[in-house]
Amino acid sequence: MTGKPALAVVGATGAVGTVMLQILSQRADVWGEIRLVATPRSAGRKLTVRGVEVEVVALSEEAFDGIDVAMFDVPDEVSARWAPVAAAKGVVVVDNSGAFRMDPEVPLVVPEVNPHCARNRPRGIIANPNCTTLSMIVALGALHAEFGLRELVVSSYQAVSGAGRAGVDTLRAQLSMVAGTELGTKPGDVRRAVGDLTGPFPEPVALNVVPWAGSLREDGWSSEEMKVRDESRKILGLPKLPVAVTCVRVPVVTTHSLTVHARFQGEVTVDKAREILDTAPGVVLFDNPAAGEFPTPADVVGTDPTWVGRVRRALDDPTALELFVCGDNLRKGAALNTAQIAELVAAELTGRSGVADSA
Ligand code: 2RA
Repeated sequence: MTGKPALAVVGATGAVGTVMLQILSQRADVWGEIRLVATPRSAGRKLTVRGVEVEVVALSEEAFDGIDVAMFDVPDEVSARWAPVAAAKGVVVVDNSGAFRMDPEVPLVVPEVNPHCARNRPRGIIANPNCTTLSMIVALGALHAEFGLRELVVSSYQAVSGAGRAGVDTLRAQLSMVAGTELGTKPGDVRRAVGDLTGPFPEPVALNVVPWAGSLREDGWSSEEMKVRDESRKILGLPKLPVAVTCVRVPVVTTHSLTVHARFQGEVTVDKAREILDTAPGVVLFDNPAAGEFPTPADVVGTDPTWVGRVRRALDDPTALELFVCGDNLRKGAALNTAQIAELVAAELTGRSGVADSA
């Protein structure tokens, strides 16, 4: 290829699509045309990317004419139907839905961890992991490369924007109902105040935490918990890694947090772990509890890296580390990682070396 590759953003008007357009406007400009694609309902809308207004076109087979790379951020069923259509036209698809993540013929890529996998894509599709997996996996990948991961025990504290615009609208509406009241002091008082306004969540999320994300799977596990387990195994190339996950929704707008208990092959030291995390691309070590310094979603939101704090060696196991990790679920957790994968492909198509730069 001589010129710059052409990019399609499918799902340009959604919550992640909106962040994607900001990210494309901020990163090194490796793209020729950027075409914005959405449902026929949104066709004709004008959105700004790279400082220029671009008219949205309706999703159709013709929407992929002349396109080299397409980033999809649409529901699973839309990706399942349209990603193969684009791939059949020779477009490399980077898909952020759950439709292809566990397909053995589709690589699941995190550019800081397994960039080489992006080149092996028999179906012409590369999958982007779920935001909860992505919020921790860059830090874990760096530790795994040095120490050799043997087991993971994870609890998530997930922001409501993981459930889309409806999640954010629901939290904001609930907060306005409970603000300035004495609610949260008697059993069921928040639930009664919120009534039916629980949106995509099974329980009130304002003044509360909800130990549930996704849909019900076998034996009481949630789909979100299974995604974190299955995707971590695939990305790290550890198909039998023992992984235990509990996913929890918290009243945070954007940025997922996780506590991580990671057991390794041999003894670990906090000093070595800190050195690894301090130098790992895409990771910021922010860990000085004596000075009250650790990452929180309120500070991490809107930033690109994976932030790590509270690094400790397990008290009862010299082979294990305890960490607290935060990552913006709409940026690295979705749009940014998708953009980084697409940039790897662009570099491959134009014969440049790909740089997985998350900054
Ligand atoms: C959530 N991780 O937070 C999901 C979205 N992909 O609900």
